[in-house]
Amino acid sequence: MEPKVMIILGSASDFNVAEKSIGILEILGISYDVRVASAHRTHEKVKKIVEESTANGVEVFIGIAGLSAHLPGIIAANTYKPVVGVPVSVKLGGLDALFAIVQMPVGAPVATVGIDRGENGAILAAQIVGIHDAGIRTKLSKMRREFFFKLKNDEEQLAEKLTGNYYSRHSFEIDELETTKEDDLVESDDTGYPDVAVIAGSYSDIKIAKKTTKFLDKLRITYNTSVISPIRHPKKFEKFMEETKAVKLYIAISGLSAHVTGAVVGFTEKPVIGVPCNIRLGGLDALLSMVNMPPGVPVATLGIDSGGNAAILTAEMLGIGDANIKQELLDFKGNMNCPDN
Ligand code: C2R
Repeated sequence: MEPKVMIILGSASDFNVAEKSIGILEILGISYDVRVASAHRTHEKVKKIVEESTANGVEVFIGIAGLSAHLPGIIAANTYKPVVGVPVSVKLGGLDALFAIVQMPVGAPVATVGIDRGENGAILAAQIVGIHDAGIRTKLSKMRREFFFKLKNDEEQLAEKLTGNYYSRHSFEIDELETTKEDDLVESDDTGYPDVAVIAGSYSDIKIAKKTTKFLDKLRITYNTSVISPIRHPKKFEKFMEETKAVKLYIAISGLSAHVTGAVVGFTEKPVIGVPCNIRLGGLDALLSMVNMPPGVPVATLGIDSGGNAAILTAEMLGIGDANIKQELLDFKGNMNCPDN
């Protein structure tokens, strides 16, 4: 059986993070291979693995590395398939690896997850495979529901420990099963809906959103765009998520405490690409609040202001199951001459 997911570690010392990815792929029944190859120490080996795997039908790569983590970027340079990057904390709490992985120039995006978040790397890879594989989407839904039950049990155990005189417990009627509905699995082709929903948190993010839509146009990918803040307009946001649930993936663009991506992820099991914008702190606030998601709910985070790369990553994800988009992507990459991402 040819693997669907190729995991490459920069060193065997990254295995504790890779184990988390492997655990998820085993639960979901997605075939994978695991290789150790360093872009710095064994450059030719990385290239050979990536080129052959791309030709042999690997759908998603996961690059796991610490320190000056150039491995995921070098994987991305040698394939048109989506690359998920997992930074490993070896020094500086993993911030060195995070920045090395996420800040890719236009043309070779790496969908970055949080530091040491191997499980989120695999869940994101599964969401990508799930774009064209309904069976995987169903398994992801089941996994998400199990998270809700775990939280419920954790909360009940915590409640047993609370003994304060003024502790007053209210009982809420919440049906966890309602959180994921069967009709979330509607295909976009069934409804004539666009492939992608692009959401910006504010009009101040429009400049970056325009980079995304300009590239989506070039790649002939259908989309709709909206400016909605889940913090300022929660009801409108919920309506937006309800109305767009037939899309194949979301692109969320936002600055400051970038909650847009986290809010979108809370409502969908489809891939969510996040673009942090530079409004304050050079965009570092938005980047860190997007990328370091808890286990179970990844955001495919891109570099600060990298609107163009969001469109290219989208084409890589959709191109797995759509020959026309794959061809557009190859033509686009072949003719690329665009310093402005
Ligand atoms: P060793 O334990 O082998 O010295 O590796 C690895 O991913 C690991 O986290 C220490 C760290 O170096 C990282 N490494 C890279 C690359 N190759 C190895 N970041 C690369 O090509 O990017």
